Amino acid sequence: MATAGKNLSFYDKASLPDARNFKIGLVVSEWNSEITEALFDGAELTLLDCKVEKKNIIRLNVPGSFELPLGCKRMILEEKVDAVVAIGSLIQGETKHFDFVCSATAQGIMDVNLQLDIPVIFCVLTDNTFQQAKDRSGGKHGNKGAEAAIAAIKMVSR
Ligand code: DLZ
Repeated sequence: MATAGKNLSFYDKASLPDARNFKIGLVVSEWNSEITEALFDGAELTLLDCKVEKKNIIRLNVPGSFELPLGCKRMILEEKVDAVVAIGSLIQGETKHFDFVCSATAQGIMDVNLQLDIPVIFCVLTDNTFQQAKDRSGGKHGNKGAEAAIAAIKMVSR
């Protein structure tokens, strides 16, 4: 699973489906906003680069990663998007809170995928340090937001 030493943010546009008519939701957690804004930028730029129209990129903020599943569900039901990217950044603290929020967020996002049969892409960084999160949100390990946008485009047309 580890991606250290790899930059996975490059993609071959020619191999992707035509996304010009796709409508994509970006649900963004406000916790660790320096990281989540960088992930959002990576996702939005990649969608635009793949010809998704700006008016068809819908953003919704939620307070923290724990709220992402409900935010994604509302995005799907209210905006009728083709796919959603759930964007969050969880950074290990000194209590067990991190573990509970990580597993609830991941399970909640999977539940929304399966209940509503719309792709919800997991773009939630779970890091030990702020620096690790920076490295994955536009730093030396690329931008996971960009990768998530590609995953969304791929899943819409499957
Ligand atoms: C409470 C909390 C903590 C300690 N850490 C984070 C974090 O690193 N990343 C994140 O996205 N959210 C964090 N939260 C907030 C929870 O996700 C949630 O918003 C609150 O527990 C309210 O339900």
